[in-house]
Formats: sequence, structure tokens, C-alpha cells
Amino acid sequence: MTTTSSEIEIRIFGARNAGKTTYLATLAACPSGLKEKYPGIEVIPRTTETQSLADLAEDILKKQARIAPTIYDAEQQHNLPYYDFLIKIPAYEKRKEIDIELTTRDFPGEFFENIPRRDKEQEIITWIDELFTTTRWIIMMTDWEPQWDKSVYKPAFEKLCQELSEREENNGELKDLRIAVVMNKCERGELWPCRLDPDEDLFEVRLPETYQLLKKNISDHRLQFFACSAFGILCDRREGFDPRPNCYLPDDGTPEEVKAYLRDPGSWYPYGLIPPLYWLATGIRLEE
Ligand SMILES: Nc1nc2c(ncn2[C@@H]2O[C@H](COP(=O)(O)OP(=O)(O)OP(=O)(O)O)[C@@H](O)[C@H]2O)c(=O)[nH]1
Ligand SMILES: [Mg+2]
Repeated sequence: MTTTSSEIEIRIFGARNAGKTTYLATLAACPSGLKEKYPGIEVIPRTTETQSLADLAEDILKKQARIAPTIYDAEQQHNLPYYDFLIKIPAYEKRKEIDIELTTRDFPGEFFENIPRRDKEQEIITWIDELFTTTRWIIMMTDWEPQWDKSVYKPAFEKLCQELSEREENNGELKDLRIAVVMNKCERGELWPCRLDPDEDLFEVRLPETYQLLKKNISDHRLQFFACSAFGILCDRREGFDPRPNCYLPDDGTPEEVKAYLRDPGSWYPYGLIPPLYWLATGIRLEE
């Protein structure tokens, strides 16, 4: 059977503490729960920088600590690391075999928060230029701060939509822009049942202003909503199913949106890691 190959270069950005670096480290480590869900999957880190992401998962996540926040340095966007993966997904039922060659850069959350700020306009524009060097984005959010829907997320997306419509006039490739908007940390009890219809049950309900803005400005073939959890639940198998979040929270007073640890590295079933990448690569939605 022939294998389809797809090369994609993506930018991953979004709110601070949304779990962007943890998402990439989890992908690089490819825990056994992910392998169970996609039998025969291989995730091959192709550079030392990418291998160091897999090491973060081994050295930090599996030892129940947290990965350091990604530092924002206004002058240093050109220094953000490149990660380079080969993701081999075998054929399964109706799904065809595919090799996804993925190159990505992981942005600091502070960048996203700065997008709508007038006083940051000059420094942020080179970062936005960098986003527009690709036509595949993952934008990662959480719903921890409901007031951010109106005060941060919506204004950030307004600015991005405005930049998009201005740049489209001179850059035909942007017609092919695909944006996967991902709600992360959905292992939490109140979110878990909503993961199956993230569009209406997560985004429309929890981030309504942002959702309405995006739906109004960007058509469905360029924009899709996803649910994800790098940590997942304790057992995602039918046999032995255990829906408790695979996550424990510190009791040192740190807010849980900032610090949460993997509870049982031995039962690590990440949820929804592959579908946004698969859609970005193929335009087809996978359901988990
Ligand atoms: N509950 C839960 N917490 C998570 C998950 N993924 C990451 N976290 C936690 O969220 C916090 C932030 O994770 P990071 O990966 O550093 O987030 P980030 O988006 O890269 O943050 P910045 O680099 O500051 O923009 C850490 O305490 C993680 O352990 C998840 O799936 N569920
Ligand atoms: Mg980070």
C-alpha cells in the first residue's frame, strides 16, 4: 500500500500556560497511551533540539515536575527553536497510511497577550511577520480566565484577522491558511464530555466572544476547533476505563492553571494530540 507524505511547517502559539511546550514534549515522547490509540505510530525527533523536547518529557513530566515557561524576549523572535519531527501514522480502518514531516516553532504565551497591545505594536510586528511565513497554525487556549475571552483573546484575534485580510491581497498562499484552534487541558471533569463537539460545547460556551469573531471572519475550511489534553485521563481504554484526570495539583497555593503535574506517568493517555496536526496536513478531521 502506498504511503502519503505530507510536509507541514506550523507555528504554535496562544495563551500563556496553555500547555504549548508540554504538548510538543508529549508528542516527542510518544507515550504508550498514544501508541495504543494509534497502533504502530512512530514519532521520530529529527534534530537534537527536538530530541531535547523528548528529554523534557522524560526528565520533567515523567518525574512529575513542570516544564519552564517559554521566555519572551522582544528582540529574539528569530532565535525561537525549530523542532523537526517525522510522524508515521499507519493505515487503520478507513484511515490511510501517512508520514507527516512536521517542522514547528513554539512561541511564548506572552507574545499572544501582546498582540492587541498598542504600546507593543512595533515590537510585535516582527513576530506577526514570522507567523505569516507559514500557512499552518495551532492556536492553543484554555478557559481558566473567562474574562480573557473579551479582554485578551478576542482583541488578539481581531488584530490577526485584520493582518490576514491586509496580507492576503499580496500573498496568494494565504488563501490556503489553516488554523487549528485548540482547547487544551480538557481532561478536567467539566470539559471532558464536551471534547466530542469542541466547536459548540467548548468554544461557543466558554469563549463566546472569541468564537463569534472567528466564525464571522474565517470560513470552516480554514478554521477548525479541537479539544486536547496532554495529560489525559487515567485510563482511556474501554477495559479498565477510568475518567479521573491524570493530573495532580500542587497544594502550595499556586493557581492550578499555572501548575499542574502529570499524576501517573505509567497511565499516560494524551487526548487529541494528533487530530489538529492531521487536519493541518490533510484537511481531514480525525475523531478520537
Ligand atoms: N491539567 C493540565 N495541565 C497541563 C496540561 N498540559 C500542560 N499543563 C500544565 O500547564 C502549565 C503550563 O504548561 P506549558 O507547557 O509550560 O505552557 P505554555 O503554553 O508552553 O506556556 P508559555 O511557554 O508560558 O506560553 C504547566 O504546569 C503544565 O504542567 C494538560 O494537558 N492538563
Ligand atoms: Mg512554553
